[in-house]
Amino acid sequence: MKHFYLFIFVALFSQCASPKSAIEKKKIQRAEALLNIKITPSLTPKKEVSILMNDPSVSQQWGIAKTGLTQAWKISQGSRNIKVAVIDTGIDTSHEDLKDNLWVNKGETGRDRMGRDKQTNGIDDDKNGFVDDVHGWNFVGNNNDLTDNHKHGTHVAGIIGAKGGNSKGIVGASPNVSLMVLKYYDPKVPGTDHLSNTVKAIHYAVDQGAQIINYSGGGLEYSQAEKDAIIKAQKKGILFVAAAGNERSNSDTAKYYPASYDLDNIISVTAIDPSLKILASSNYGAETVDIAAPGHQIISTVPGSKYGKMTGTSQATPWVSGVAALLMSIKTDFNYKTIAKHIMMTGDLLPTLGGKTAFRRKLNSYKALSIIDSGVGVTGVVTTNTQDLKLFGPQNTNTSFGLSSLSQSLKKL
Ligand SMILES: [Ca+2]
Ligand SMILES: [Ca+2]
Ligand SMILES: [Ca+2]
Repeated sequence: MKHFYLFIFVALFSQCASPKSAIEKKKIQRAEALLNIKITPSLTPKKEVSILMNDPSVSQQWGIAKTGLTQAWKISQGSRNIKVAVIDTGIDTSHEDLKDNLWVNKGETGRDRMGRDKQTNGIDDDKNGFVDDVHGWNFVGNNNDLTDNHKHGTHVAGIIGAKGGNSKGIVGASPNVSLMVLKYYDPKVPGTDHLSNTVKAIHYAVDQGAQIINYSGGGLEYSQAEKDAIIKAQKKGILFVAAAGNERSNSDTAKYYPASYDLDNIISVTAIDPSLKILASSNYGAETVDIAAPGHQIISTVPGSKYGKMTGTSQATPWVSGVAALLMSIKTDFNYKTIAKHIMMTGDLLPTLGGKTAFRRKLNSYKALSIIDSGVGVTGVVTTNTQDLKLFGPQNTNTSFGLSSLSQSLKKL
């Protein structure tokens, strides 16, 4: 009998995220009495997965099926409470499929004492050192203009968190999320220090409470300041998801930063094609590259409310960030180590990844969301495929991440 009511009310609450009317409140109270539990309506209601999949270009998103996202979305479709910092080339903040998933700095919204809009009053209302930083900051121009003159940042952002089920464009790995826009590079502004901008952006993300940082970039130059910033993130429990790079090289010997810093809050991501082979252009490493994700001809958002395809580890990285966001949305007592372990160890074992990644696995979002150590899911569901858990642990027990590099190469996308 209880199951019957549960079914009824689960259906009810999936449509009522923020119950407003007295009738709705009464229904919740009745349900709670019948079930003898306290019901907390989700802040972000789950849509039927079939509705998510109605976004017109979703059929071109081959990465959804290959990473188990349609199954994962039955468990979670993400939450606006999860903040993912996208350190990149900016984002088209008016893009039809991104504008509803942007992070909003509440300290820079509403009216000031003079009645002016805090977003545009030219005052640092929250006194964090940045004027009118509503959605993030531009570290190239040191202003709040987040315009993406490259397309890269807008593309990466859509893979993480394009709005799902809005009948527009595509669906991000986390259909609901808050994207914090941190711009470190602009092709129209030559001569800026990418590395220094990156370091400032990481500090901003940490100080503003991002839970995940996506970095679809990097270079061959080791930077103590950059590493120290990521250590600061680590101390705050922040996951740092970084591209393995597109140098065609073995990162075990030719380090690529920030992916190759020896920090346990970094997940280094390489790219695979639809046949699940690592791209020829992608960096790899049996010790230093953690997991593989879709990175070939990935369709996503580009400026002007348009969509386009891009290829590389830059495109693989945001799938992992999006799945981390899904995981954090249901596992609120998260710890970055647990999140990283789930993502890295629950992926599908692939022979083709032998010698290429530390755990020989490709991202599987459904298993990441449903498996915990005992084989019992976070949601209480026992998943069917838990044998892989016996293989927990790295392929090579000596998985120290490399320390030194001498190259002076500029950071590049
Ligand atoms: Ca501010
Ligand atoms: Ca302001
Ligand atoms: Ca959409």
